[in-house]
Formats: sequence, C-alpha cells, structure tokens
Amino acid sequence: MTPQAFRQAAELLRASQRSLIFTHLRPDGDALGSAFGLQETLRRMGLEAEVFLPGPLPERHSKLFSGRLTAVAPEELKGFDTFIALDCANPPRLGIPECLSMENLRKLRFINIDHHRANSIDSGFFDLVSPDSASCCEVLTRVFLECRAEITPRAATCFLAGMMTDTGSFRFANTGGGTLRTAAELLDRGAELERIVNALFFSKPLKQVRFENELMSTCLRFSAGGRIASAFIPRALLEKHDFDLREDEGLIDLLREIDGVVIAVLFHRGSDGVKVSLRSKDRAFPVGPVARSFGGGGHDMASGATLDLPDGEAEAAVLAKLTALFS
Ligand SMILES: [Mn+2]
Repeated sequence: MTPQAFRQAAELLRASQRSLIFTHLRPDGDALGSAFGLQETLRRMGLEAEVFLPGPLPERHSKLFSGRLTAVAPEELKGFDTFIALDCANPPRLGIPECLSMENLRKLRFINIDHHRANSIDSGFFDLVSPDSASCCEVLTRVFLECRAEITPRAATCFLAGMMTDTGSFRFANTGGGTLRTAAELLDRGAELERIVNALFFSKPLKQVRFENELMSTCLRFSAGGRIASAFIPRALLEKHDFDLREDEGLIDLLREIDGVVIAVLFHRGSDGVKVSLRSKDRAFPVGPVARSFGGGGHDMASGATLDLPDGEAEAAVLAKLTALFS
C-alpha cells in the first residue's frame, strides 16, 4: 500500500460533509475503535459523521465507546453524502437494514477501508484495503498520520483499543514494525492505555470466570499427544452460568495458552449447526485449510466453520482432520 493511497483516502474523507459509518455485525474492538475513532477525527475536522450500530454493545466495549445511531430511517439517508464501511470483509457482514438497502447506500460516495486480504466489497468509488496492516484502526491511523490530521486523545484511545484487539495486545503474528510505530504515535497523542487495558482485559464478569472454570475442569480434552486441545461447550453449561458466547472473543485462548498445545479448538451448537473455532500457534500446522475443507474460512492461524452434523460427528470429523496434520 503506497503513501499516495493513504493520502487519497484522507482527501476523500476530508471532502465528505456528512458521513454514515458502518462496520461489521457483532462488532469487535477493531470495528468499534475504527468507527468511533474515525467519527471523532472527522468531527474534529469540522465534518459531520454518525456511527450506525443496530445491536447492543458488549459491556466492556460500552466502557470505551459511546454515541451511536441505532436506527436510520430511509428518508434520513438524504442527509448523508458519504457512506463508509470499516473493518468489514464482505457486503452481508455489513448487516444493512432492509429499509436502507445496499443499492441506496451505493448512491452515496462509498468509501471502503479495511485490512482483510479477502475484502470483496468493491465500493465502486474508493477502496483502501491494506492487508499489511494488522487492524483497520492501524489503516485509519496511517491515513491520518500521512495527512497530518489532528488525532485527539479520544480518537487515539479508540484506535489503540482496536489495534490491541486485533493483535492480541501485540502478541499475534500480524504485529509488524509498522504496527508498533503506529501505536507509539497514538500513545504520543494521548491514547489512554490504562483505560483500554482496564476496559478490555481487566473487566471479566464473575459469571464468566465461573463458567470458564467449569468448562476447563469438565470439558477439556486432548488429542495428538497433547498438541490439540479441544472443548465442546455444552448448552446446559452456558445456561447454568447465564453466559452468552457472543460476549466473549478470548475464550479459545484458555486452550491456546496451555504449554505444548499447538492447535486449540472450540465447538458449540449454534442455530445452523455445530460452530467450530480453530487457532494454531505454529505456521507449520495451519488451520485455515481444515476450516475450508468443512466449508468455512479464515487464515492459517485462525479459522472457523459451521458443520451441519450431529454434535459428536462434527467433533470427531474435525479432530480427525486436525490429528492427521501431526501424523
Ligand atoms: Mn479488524
């Protein structure tokens, strides 16, 4: 990605008058940090910008991010000149309400900014997809650094929160030198690290701790001589602890952090089949191809799929493919 592409993105953003910002369904820290950091930065430029998020925010995110629209009536679209999609790899994941329709949104200046290599949105106006960046927040920060826009402490906090979310606080392999340099610029601009860490990492609800303890003591199993750790999350356990899986992005790390484990696997029954999440700690044992063989997707180190099979069969099929990687 050339500096010109970042500058061009900045010019187009500056030329907006009133932007409507969308991100992906079930937004994570990167999606929310991108949306609210961009909103703050555009407003600081004297421009108007609204973030649209239909669903509720997870508790820990509401400690960092606020000020969103939960609905936009079709007639209100006339008030916007720019539609911005952030951190979203494909159109269905934007979760556009039927009443607005993608067709109508495409009539606005449509700016698509993302870091997913497989981004398939194709805005028809301007796409900035930078797979070299570890997060969408890193892309946006580079855009604003490139054009020397003012990044307020509030925006810097949003962007750093997103960068930390998508890099596992700079532990994942996507962390590059550029990631850390960009993060350093945000700290210099007043990003509140302590607030981010307390909100995102030191605020686990007690019911979640109790749920995790029982999961680990009753459902953990090992395959391939301890190199695969897996757990099938029983629905009864979720109900017992009143725990919603959507509240959690880091559950699989309980398995990944175990010494000797190379691949971590979590199963649970969703509305359309058995959901499996896969994480690898070693590039020599990629989990992307395994997920794709079951119709799923993702990359070498993190992937997932949905299997239309009974619980036990789904679990056995996935573990058999994974075990074969070690033979
Ligand atoms: Mn992201």
